[in-house]
Amino acid sequence: MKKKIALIFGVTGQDGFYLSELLLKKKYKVHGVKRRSSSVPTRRIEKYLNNKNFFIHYGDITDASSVQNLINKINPTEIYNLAAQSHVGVSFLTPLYTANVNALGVLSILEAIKNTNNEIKFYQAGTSEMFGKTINKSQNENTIFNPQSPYGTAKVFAHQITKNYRDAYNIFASNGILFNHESPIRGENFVTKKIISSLVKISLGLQKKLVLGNLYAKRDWGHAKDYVEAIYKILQKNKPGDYVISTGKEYTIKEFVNMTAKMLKLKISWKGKGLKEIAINKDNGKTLISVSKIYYRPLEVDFLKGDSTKAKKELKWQSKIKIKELINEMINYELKNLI
Ligand code: NAP
Ligand code: G4F
Repeated sequence: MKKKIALIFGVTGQDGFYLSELLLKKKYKVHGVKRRSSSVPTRRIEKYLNNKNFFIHYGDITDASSVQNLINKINPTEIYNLAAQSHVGVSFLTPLYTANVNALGVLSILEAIKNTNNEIKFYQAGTSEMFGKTINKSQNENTIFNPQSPYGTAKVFAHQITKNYRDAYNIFASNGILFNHESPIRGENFVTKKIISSLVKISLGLQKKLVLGNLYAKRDWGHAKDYVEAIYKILQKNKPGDYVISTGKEYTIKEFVNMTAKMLKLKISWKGKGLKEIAINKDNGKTLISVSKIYYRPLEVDFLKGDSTKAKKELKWQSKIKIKELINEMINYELKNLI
């Protein structure tokens, strides 16, 4: 039987959890890499720490020696690189660090594959942020990249270098171009998690106000559980390639707030414009949501909507979980942890 040994960089993150879950179900031996941290970094994957097919190693993709040593030791059949400084806003504050992890870190992995065993299949976690300021209403694999942040720019390098290593050294190296995907275990400072966790607390009287940035950017939001299936399928093809993974639907941040508020039976109404825009509680007139400059970015990506026709055709993949189901699941998770 074919050996199934996966090495996941970024296993402690949102997608790392869902991908581990999927691969363990498919009888893989899953090796994950965690970074040294002063607090426990394995919170999300705790339930797998005692699984006999799940192994955790220390490492860091900015430390080429650790990457090389891990690949030598584990000899994986597949490597999934999910590791990144993944916050776009933070990338403006830590641009060199972000480039080091998100661009050069990827090159370290590719070099190690080239020097060790070019039969290892490699997945690179690319992003719709690479499209950036685009003129195309929806974006597919042929849309030109025009990133608007250190994060997006570093990811373009990672995308291109993955293609270069595929073409130059005949490595099975594929890029996913994933649009935003969320879940109950999404990082706290991404907008969906922030909105849901705050509005749930507000609905229970545990928080007074939510402060947001740009309410009018549009995003194409799917569920991480669906998206890791696409990631897996990308590496099961006979040939490497690049795939856009998205739902094909876009909403503004304000629409996301409105959907969440409605599900929580919070009656809100919007007033004012720009930095003075607020949402008030219709029942008592109190301000529940306001806008602050501190959450605006030096450059914004105004809209993103993916066209996953290629994934549908070649991977037989399409997004299943609809936005309202996603919000509902995230709300229930917050409630369970608070009540
Ligand atoms: P996430 O929750 O922020 O997880 C990022 C992971 O990378 C964490 O495990 C983190 O470790 C690890 N990491 C960061 N720097 C590292 C380093 N130098 N060496 C090794 N590991 C490192 O992100 P996610 O939402 O799961 O996303 C996974 C990947 O997909 C990322 O590359 C992201 O850029 C990309 N992506 C995400 C989305 C999305 O909407 N979620 C869309 C497109 C692309 P710690 O736990 O120690 O911080
Ligand atoms: O939730 P966000 O921080 O996600 P963003 O910037 O779209 O990036 C996410 O998706 C990318 C895929 O397109 C990934 F590659 C990346 O790793 C990450 O997972 O912000 C979404 C939008 C932005 O337009 C932002 O300006 O929400 C706007 N926003 C408004 N108020 C806010 C806030 N974003 C955050 N994080 N916090 C706010 O208070």
